[in-house]
Amino acid sequence: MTFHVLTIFPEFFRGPFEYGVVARAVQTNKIAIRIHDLRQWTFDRHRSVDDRPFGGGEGMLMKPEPIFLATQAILPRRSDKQKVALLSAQGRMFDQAAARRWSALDDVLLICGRYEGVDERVAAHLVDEEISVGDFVVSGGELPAALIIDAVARLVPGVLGNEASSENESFTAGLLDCPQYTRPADFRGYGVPEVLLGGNHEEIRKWRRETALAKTVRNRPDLLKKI
Ligand code: 9D3
Repeated sequence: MTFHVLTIFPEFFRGPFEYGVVARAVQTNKIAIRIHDLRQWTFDRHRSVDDRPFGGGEGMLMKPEPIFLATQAILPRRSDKQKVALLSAQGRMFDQAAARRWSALDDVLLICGRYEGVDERVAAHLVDEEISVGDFVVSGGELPAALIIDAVARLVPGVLGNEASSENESFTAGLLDCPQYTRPADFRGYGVPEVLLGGNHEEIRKWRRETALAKTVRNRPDLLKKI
């Protein structure tokens, strides 16, 4: 599958996809990532992508025309295996279920907002979805786009081995991961739960389920209501 990113900061994406699972997915042609500079679709003297808000107010907005032109150039005649998403603090929250649905698509175009926001006609008349990555404020859509590409890419068929892909199901199953330990068994006087050092796999399975549940109750009680 191909991820497209539309941004005024193409250089931002030099780093995030050069490591680990995502880098390997690119190298083995399981995915492609194309970064598009929004200013390619500006034709005025100052190549402007922003303008002042109607009705007044602080700051600038992304203007619609370059975004419409770019989207129509990058994904002409959009099919139902292609999706265009606007990243915005006003969007619907992205989650693992959305990542799984998107991993079956041919193309995803992520439009990164900057400044105080994006002219509403982009959300209303251009994109398929308006997406947020969480209830906190960041300065633009670039970091959220990198997060989403990472989350979706690892679910694209062939990107992860079977061992890791079944591990993914733990979030789908609705509980947080259980605590995990590696050597040494005594680190600065802090031990490892005795059950993990013995070989009783039935006991270990039970311990893992119980501690995953306890951690979920403590850190994410909201997840329990969903299951
Ligand atoms: C919500 C605050 N806005 C009104 C004062 C200002 C504002 C904050 C952040 C305007 C634009 C932005 C840029 N954020 C994103 O583009 C964004 C985002 C986010 O801030 N939080 C969670 N997910 C996302 S996806 C894109």
